[in-house]
Amino acid sequence: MNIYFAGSIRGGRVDANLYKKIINYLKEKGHIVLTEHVGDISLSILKNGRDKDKEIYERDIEFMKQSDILIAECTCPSLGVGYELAFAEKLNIKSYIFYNKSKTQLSAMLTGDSFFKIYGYTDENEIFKKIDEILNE
Ligand code: 6IA
Repeated sequence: MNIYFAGSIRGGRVDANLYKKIINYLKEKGHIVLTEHVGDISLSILKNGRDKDKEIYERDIEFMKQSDILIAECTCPSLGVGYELAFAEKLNIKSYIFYNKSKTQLSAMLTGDSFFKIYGYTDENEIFKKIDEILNE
């Protein structure tokens, strides 16, 4: 499958290592993660200007259109990830949301939307078990 992985960038990089682990896991299972850069721990979050941002936006929308499913890690709130989730719903791309329920409360705009499959976890290992189930669906 082509997978769109969404995780916070300008919203904060506190969970970047976890994003990397999830992306690597999906790749090990033989899938293509189109948004591998989200797990790049050296990714600069410095402002690049609107031209560069337009490029990023257009490329990510193209990636989204090519994706079979979207997986988002939402513990660290991100406007971009929220936007991507709404866009995935518009394109009817199956979307799975993970968040650490001992660290954050998810927005009611996600928990209240039955389109999204939402998994609150307390231990990171739970994510990988759930991903196995998703990939076997
Ligand atoms: O609002 P955020 O930046 O936290 O949004 C994060 C989400 O938007 C991610 O899931 C990405 O798919 C997408 N996104 C945001 N920034 C980028 C980016 N470069 N490259 C690719 N996708 C992005 C950002 C670098 C920039 C901060 C200099």
